[in-house]
Amino acid sequence: MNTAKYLFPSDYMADPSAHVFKGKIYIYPSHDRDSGIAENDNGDHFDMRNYHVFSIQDLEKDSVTDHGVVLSVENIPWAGRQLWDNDVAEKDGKYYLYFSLKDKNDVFRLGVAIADKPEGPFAAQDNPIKGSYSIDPCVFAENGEYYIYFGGIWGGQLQRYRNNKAQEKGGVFPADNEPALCAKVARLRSDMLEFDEDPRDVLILDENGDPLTQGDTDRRFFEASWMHKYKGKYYFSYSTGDTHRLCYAVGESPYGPFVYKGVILTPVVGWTTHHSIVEHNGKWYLFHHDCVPSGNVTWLRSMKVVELEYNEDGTVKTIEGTAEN
Ligand code: FUB
Repeated sequence: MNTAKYLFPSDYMADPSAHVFKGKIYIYPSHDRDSGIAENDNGDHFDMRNYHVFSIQDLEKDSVTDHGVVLSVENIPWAGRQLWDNDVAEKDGKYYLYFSLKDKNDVFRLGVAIADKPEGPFAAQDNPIKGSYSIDPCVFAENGEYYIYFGGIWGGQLQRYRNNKAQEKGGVFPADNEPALCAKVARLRSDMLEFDEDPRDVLILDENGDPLTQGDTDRRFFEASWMHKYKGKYYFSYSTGDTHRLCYAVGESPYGPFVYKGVILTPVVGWTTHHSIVEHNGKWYLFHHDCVPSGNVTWLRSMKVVELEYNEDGTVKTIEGTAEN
């Protein structure tokens, strides 16, 4: 697959999280819709209310199957508004969907919903994960342990917290020359429903071993965490948000620290950029989205896939986020 292809042209699906379950690719996107709310920097116009699941056997040849609505805000007891990015993990034949949603106080939390099949439907727990905050969960499994990564600044509310505690004066950013706010990672409890430890910082270091700074907007973390492993190394990838890149940093453990390595995807058409990376049939793929089909500036996004390649030294070949990709 040399050029990217749109996976589901008939509706707006964004933030695709892809996994291989039972030999097939399953895709868990968020579901953009036009609710009439005006665009703003807080992201209020991302007013999504449900999720669909998609599956596909052969990315090179097949079209996706839409499994329909698998979870709606109406069925989440603690729901306020804005069902943002999600991800799914399998354990012992059950499928756990982790999602971002504002509670009734307009505070983003992470929730869990459970299914017997990868295509759902998913039943939500009565309450959000204790101690969870902000957005964009992704789950990485290894050796029977499951690690959840999360966080996003600006409308994602990560700047409201320090050391996992909400600040009295919320929304304060570090100065430009101070270490950047970090994504968070926590091992999940064996029942998959709670954190098993306090979330830790996902530290990204520059080439000199110093933490990236808040003012380093071309490289610092903004949102959209993803973790994958390639040739024994851990690749933490993320969006730089207001500079619109997907970047990555490499470490020796799921907890990091990670050393910044470069850009996976240059800016796409549309403000946000979000992704997942998965191996299938011996090839690696980058799932992402852009706004080309809708012609919008930030939302009404369409999900895409393109092959991702590595150089001999393990660095990722940068993909151009143009209309072709
Ligand atoms: O889809 C809503 C938000 O936009 C996601 O949570 C962010 O990562 C950005 O893609």
